[in-house]
Amino acid sequence: MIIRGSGALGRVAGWTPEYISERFADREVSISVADPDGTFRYDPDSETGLRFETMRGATLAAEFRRVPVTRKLCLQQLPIDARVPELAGEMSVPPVVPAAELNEINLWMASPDSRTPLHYDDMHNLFAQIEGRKRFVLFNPGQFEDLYPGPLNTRSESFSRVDLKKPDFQRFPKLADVEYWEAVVRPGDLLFMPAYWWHHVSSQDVSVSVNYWWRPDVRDALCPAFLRQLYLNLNLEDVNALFEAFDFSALGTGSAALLALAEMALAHGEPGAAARICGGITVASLREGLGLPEADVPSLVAALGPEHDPARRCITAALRARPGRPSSEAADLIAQLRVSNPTLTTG
Ligand SMILES: O=C(O)CCC(=O)C(=O)O
Repeated sequence: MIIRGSGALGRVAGWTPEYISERFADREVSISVADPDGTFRYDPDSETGLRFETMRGATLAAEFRRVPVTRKLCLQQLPIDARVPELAGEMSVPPVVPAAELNEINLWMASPDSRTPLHYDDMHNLFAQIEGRKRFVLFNPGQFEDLYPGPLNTRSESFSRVDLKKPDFQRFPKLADVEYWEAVVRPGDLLFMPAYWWHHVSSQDVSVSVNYWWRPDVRDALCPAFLRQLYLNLNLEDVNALFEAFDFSALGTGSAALLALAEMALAHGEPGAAARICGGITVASLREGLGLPEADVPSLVAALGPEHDPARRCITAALRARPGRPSSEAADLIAQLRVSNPTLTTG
């Protein structure tokens, strides 16, 4: 969804490169430098994932406006509250953003003809264009496998292996049939991108943007990328970490919310994730019930008596679960936990 010429940006609408440069004048700013083709690619060999350079704030505007453009630059995803105190006081939140749920507001600045490769984020995003034009190519999250996501548990997990600037249809044949949307945003426009929508973004001019990120309710995020990401946060040792990673407010609290999540994962074809959630609930409630809050999973299992056989079965099933691997037990485990009504303190 795009709101054209929103008029909702207040003083943020005046953040030209020159204005930003002036406000940053006395300090160094970290800028990422694109590959020669203009793409800000993640480099698996670099510690930060991107090639960075520091630049004097006072020279920022001139560096971004330098003609001819010899190097493409990007001030990338700079959290305004935490890292840009010079501008934080001028910020306003457009009324379409649920301000109380905001996670981060970021500042972006990019050279003409530079691009951010195809990827998705796990947050809802209101993208506000302040200066210059940006072109978005957007793909709905259901097309996950056809967009060739990077390997799980790596830094490129949420990036496509496809280079949209030069797509290789021999290597990535499913790409030929994907459906996409295209949008060019101009100063004053607001683009809403729901969480997990894939996007490829190219800057057509010297561009300044601000994006507003907030966590989706999990019921709005059920898609293959979310279910895959769930595995990353499914740590049997600390199932409570899930409450930090996702917004369960609509699902209830404590184990009720996690059981609802397990049911949703099962309904969306991920019995392995459902089994892992059940295992996490069981570990947390056993620790509480047995008074062993510090026990790791093997010591906890070793401390179980025969009366805990169902709990042991649940933890064993959870330890066996892997993304995409079928688990015939998940529905039984959920039913068992519903009956035994385990407690979970955090929620
Ligand atoms: O503007 C860009 O280059 C990338 C923006 C983006 O990926 C985002 O807002 O999530």
